[in-house]
Amino acid sequence: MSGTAVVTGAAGFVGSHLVDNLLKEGFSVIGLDSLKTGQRTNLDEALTHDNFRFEEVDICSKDLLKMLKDPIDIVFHLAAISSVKLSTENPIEVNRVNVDGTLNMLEVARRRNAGRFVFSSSAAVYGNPEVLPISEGTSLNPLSPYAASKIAAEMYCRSYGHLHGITPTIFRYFNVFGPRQEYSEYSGVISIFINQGLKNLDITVDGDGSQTRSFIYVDDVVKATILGGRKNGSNELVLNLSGTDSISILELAKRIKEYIPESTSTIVHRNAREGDVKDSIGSMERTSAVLGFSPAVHFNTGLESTVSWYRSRLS
Ligand code: UD2
Repeated sequence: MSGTAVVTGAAGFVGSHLVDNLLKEGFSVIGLDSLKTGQRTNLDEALTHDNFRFEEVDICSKDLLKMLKDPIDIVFHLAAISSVKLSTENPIEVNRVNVDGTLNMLEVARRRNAGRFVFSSSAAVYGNPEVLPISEGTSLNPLSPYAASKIAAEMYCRSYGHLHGITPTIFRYFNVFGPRQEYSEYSGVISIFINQGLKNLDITVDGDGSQTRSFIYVDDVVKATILGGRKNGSNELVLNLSGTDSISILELAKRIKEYIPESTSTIVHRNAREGDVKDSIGSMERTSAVLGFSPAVHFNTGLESTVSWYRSRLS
């Protein structure tokens, strides 16, 4: 199946890679992005493609239906404020974008007869469960407004599945990394540490750095997300997308320093982050059974490519 796909957050980190891959697979793609954090340059390649259309718009906009007049086959909804830290500072804005925005996109999907809705949720919904690796049946426990917003959005997706037959595929992304991840105090730790290393700034570890994460490379995330969109059937799916090994944040800081041997950065510790999850690794059992997918990119290989990408942009 190909057809028309709408991608929200199209100029963002994961969204722009998804757009490139959907175009390669023969989809016509309409990309939506407010460009508040997304970068138009992430779409340089896509914008040369005849089957790509870009709209600069907020996903909460009431004009979406006017912009999207034709039937849609599938919506990939990635646009969100993805920062736990920002959600503790500005929960109302995070709710607007992550919850109201999702509901608005579900309405677009319903009015344009989209058969499928793929939602990029987050492992943050699990909080700090006792059993690792975390399976999808684990109870939900929001430790931050960000996590709460993703749970609310998941519930709206499921309700539209029941009411309107828009079968949702909900991916709970664990920690995604790779080229095009923005560098700011609100972005992912790998982009922050690499940029600090390349700029000879202190590498800022929150707390003692013993918290662990399982990182998954963006190419793997995109591959699985498309497989989830292509999956036929009327059952809603909730699937983890996690790396298969975990690493502590302190160990990560040291490893990144090794990949940037010329760096004079030192590792410093700050206060632990409010609302932070302690350990996070997902079980990929269900994802692999349902989609026949396992992550293919080794963590060190992904890290090396990511360091090279930031290096080339800074030089
Ligand atoms: C990430 C995602 C979030 C969600 C979640 C799922 C980002 C920005 N956030 O949240 O959207 O999907 O994963 O598991 O990708 N840290 C430092 N120093 C820094 C920055 C971070 O020590 O300068 C620590 C931070 O305190 C945390 C860990 O690194 O313990 C990971 O932080 P993150 O912001 O990259 O990701 P996380 O897990 O909060």
